[in-house]
Amino acid sequence: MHLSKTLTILAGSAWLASAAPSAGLSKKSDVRLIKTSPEDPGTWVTEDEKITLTAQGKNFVDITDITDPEVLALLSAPDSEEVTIAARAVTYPTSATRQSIANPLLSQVSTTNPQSWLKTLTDFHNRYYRSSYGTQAGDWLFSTIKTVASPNPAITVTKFTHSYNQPSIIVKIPGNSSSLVIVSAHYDSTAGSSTARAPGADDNGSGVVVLLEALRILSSTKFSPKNTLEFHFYSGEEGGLLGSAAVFSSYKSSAKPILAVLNQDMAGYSPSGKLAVYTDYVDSSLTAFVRVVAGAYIGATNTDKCGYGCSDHASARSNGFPAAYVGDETIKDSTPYLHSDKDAYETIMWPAVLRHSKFVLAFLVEASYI
Ligand SMILES: *[C@@H]1O[C@H](CO)[C@@H](O)[C@H](O)[C@H]1NC(C)=O
Ligand SMILES: CC(=O)N[C@H]1CO[C@H](CO)[C@@H](O)[C@@H]1O
Repeated sequence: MHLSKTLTILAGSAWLASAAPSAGLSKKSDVRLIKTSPEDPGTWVTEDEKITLTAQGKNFVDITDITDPEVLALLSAPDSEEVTIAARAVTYPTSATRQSIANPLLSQVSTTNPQSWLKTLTDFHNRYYRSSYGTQAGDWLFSTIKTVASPNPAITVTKFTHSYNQPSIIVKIPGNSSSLVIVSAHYDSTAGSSTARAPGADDNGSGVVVLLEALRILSSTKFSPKNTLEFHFYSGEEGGLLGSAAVFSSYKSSAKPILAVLNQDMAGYSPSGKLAVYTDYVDSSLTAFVRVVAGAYIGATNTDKCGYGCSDHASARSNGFPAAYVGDETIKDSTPYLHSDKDAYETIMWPAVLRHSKFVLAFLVEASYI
């Protein structure tokens, strides 16, 4: 609410006019407008500059294609501001009440399939969203999801296409109500250049296999929820949350009734053995409910902040939807191999994946009754 669209665009074009020609950029399509904080009006960068920023551990949101003034305003709102659109405000339960349904499902969680899926994901040279490897990884993920979902014909699996080749993938388990509960993870990876080896095991192949494992169990048991459940596998996260921004922009346009978005990004490295609940740029009521579910099914959690645009929940938030983010570990103790060729299959801590898979499944069951 602090920066109008006009202001952002003015600031952006002023920068373009003064800086882009001197950088030798002939076409506007060569550069993208990124934002690194609420105050940052935006900076035009090349794709290589983006990759460098990511390799340096700097988060950003690519706002080039964002034209909705409300979304731009929310991207400039400070973390302290509760941004969830009031009309959609949800009252979340203060205790977990569906253990009798969830526990038998949780007992089916295993690491057998996650190990095999993660091996394949990490064997792609990289899953960079603008490389052919990234497209191949998307094709493999789409067909794997279809197979996992096949025991329940009511489940739909669709590609959400973008201006770049790698699609996001959306899985829907229809409920009695069209109100939506969404769990998400991104499947692209990066490691310093578009051609670099980027196994992306923890970041964020682990989040992907956690969602797949939860889907496998809900599909094979033909779980029939009250609220509609969706699993989102985003592309282009490492390009500045591109996949999730496009998906939530579309959901905002069609005024989808979203009750909760729970993002999982990194689920396979945890020296502390505790889930990390992130508390910045999220919906505090939903985050309280996430803690309730984690406490009831998994145990104590750690708390941390991950900064502006750190993952795809930021796109849900900027489109006015309640979002939360749970990672495998606090920033201080998280994998030292992030965004490098060392983020390899061998470094994954499987107890963390198991814990995270159970947590996501418990969250889906509990939230399906909100
Ligand atoms: C969904 O609706 C059907 C038919 O009314 C009902 O039998 C079932 O219990 C409902 N499921 C949930 C989870 O509310
Ligand atoms: C982490 C990632 O997984 N890509 C993203 C994977 O998650 C971390 C933490 O959210 C982000 O910083 C990365 O940009």
